[in-house]
Amino acid sequence: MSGIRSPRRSLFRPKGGIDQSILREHKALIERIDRRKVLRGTLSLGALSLLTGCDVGETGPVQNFLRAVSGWNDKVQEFIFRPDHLAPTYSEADVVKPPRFNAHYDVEDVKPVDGSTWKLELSGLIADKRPWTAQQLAQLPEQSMIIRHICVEGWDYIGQWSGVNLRQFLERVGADLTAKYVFFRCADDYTESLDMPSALHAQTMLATKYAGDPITDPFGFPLRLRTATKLGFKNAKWVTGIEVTNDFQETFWSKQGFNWFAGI
Ligand SMILES: Nc1nc2c(c(=O)[nH]1)N[C@H]1C(S)=C(S)[C@@H](COP(=O)(O)O)O[C@H]1N2
Ligand SMILES: [Mo]
Repeated sequence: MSGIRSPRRSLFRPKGGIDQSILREHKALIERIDRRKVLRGTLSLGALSLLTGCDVGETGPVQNFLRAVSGWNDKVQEFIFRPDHLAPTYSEADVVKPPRFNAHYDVEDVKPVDGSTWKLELSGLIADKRPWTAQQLAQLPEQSMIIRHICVEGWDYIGQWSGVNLRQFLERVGADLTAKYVFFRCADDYTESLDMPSALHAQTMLATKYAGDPITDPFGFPLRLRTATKLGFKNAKWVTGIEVTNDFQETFWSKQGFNWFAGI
């Protein structure tokens, strides 16, 4: 896909930084949906039927139509994704401290992960599947980036993330880099996955630090995904497992009808 230049790209990422229209678009959408329901992850087909004014069944034509639109959207986004194009970065003075919390539940309900017993499990198309401890990961070369986090709920913040470049990590463990997906399991009930080109992007990392200090409990201690090319919800926190696979598996939000590719 490298080298492809689409004039439509400017609609998604105009010159001169953050695309305010993306923020506005998502904000408008979310404002039409009951905010609490989205936050709790309980936006259901019932809610969709209210929005669309249609009687939506689990396998009904509207549901199929919405899935088809989202699937088509994925294909378009994959097509226009530029693997070598870097997302905007910012200066240290812009970094918000502490970061802004979000999950599909309240911050009081975060169950802290014990870093001393935590392990990163590897599965699927990976040659060396030995699990990694936090201490082992800390020995790997560190990358740092100051990027903007954009949540579909209509807010954003600039943060500084440091950790292990995901491409370098995948190369080190002998992952099949021609596979289609990198799937993430988390200490909570969350799952997310990336298309391989996004996983291999220079600004995609397994982050262990925020603003130079270890990530604190609410933000994904001891390890989370941070990518500059995706919306907030793709950035899985409290990662416990990475699987490299050619089989598409639905994720926490894709199961609820959110667009899976979710590029910014
Ligand atoms: N494991 C896990 N990861 C998650 C979530 C979650 O509920 N569980 N929420 C996602 C959403 S919607 C957002 S916007 C970001 C928030 O990250 P932050 O708290 O560092 O801002 O985490 C994402 N990763
Ligand atoms: Mo989000």
